[in-house]
Amino acid sequence: MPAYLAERRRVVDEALRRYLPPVTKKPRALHEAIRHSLFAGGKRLRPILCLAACEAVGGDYAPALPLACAVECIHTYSLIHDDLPAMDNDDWRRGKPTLHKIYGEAIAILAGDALLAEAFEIACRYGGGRYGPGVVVGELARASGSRALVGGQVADLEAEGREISVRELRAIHLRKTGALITAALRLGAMAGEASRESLRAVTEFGRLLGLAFQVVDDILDVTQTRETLGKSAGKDLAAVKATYPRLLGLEGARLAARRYTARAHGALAPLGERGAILTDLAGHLLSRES
Ligand code: GRG
Repeated sequence: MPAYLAERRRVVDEALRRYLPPVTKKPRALHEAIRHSLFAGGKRLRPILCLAACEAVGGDYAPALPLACAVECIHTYSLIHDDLPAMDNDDWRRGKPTLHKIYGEAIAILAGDALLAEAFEIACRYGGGRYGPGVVVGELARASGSRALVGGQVADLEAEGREISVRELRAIHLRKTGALITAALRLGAMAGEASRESLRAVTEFGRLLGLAFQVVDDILDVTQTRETLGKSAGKDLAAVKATYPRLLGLEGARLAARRYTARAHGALAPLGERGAILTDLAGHLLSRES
């Protein structure tokens, strides 16, 4: 798995370098800021899932590469904006000071805005096939919009300081974290010309993997240090934020992560042996918490 992940990260990084405007383009500070965030050491989980889903339903991952990079641009924009003082007000991300700490708030906001637009320009490189460019770009837009990523972030802000149920927490995370992870997988599957049945399986896998990922992220916030995480640790506790460990206890959260992962594995049954790489990736994400 480590060798596989490193190789896929290399493929994604190389494509991102190619797709994005060079730092020599004006305004230079903006293009530097964009590259600073994008190449600050993210795990590239979403693009790797996108490429893996393409392979799991079809063959070669190449058609999915622009879509994988587009998802990573949207993810990076969301992290930049989430770290801003108006939102999570964070000082650390991907092992480095947050973008607004280095370039100032205005450039950080604008770098996020530009990355969102770049994502769609990059996604338009997708050539189309059984699922046309309109379907694929629409999918990306929905996953980033008010009913998914942005809506989930608003629901998360509104829940701060309030007692919420596990059900409500799950609904927030299905949008805030799950929608983009699911979209990454669905876009990969679409680029691989998935059958309706395979696409349904990949979608359900994404939903459950997104929840497992969030539970693990919440656990790591409690159990790890800033040095290992590359971002602030213990923030959720300090902010009196609803998290899985807070609502279920640490052991309850660990059990929930294992259960979501097991159900995610089960969702892949229609893919047969071709789903093995997705099964392994879900197992790998779960193993981060132990
Ligand atoms: C600002 C529109 C907008 C949305 C923000 C992404 C997000 C929504 C908030 C970030 C807060 C957070 C901790 C979310 C939980 C899951 C998550 C997205 C973790 C970060 O993703 P990783 O671990 O990060 O894949 P890297 O840096 O490896 O890419």
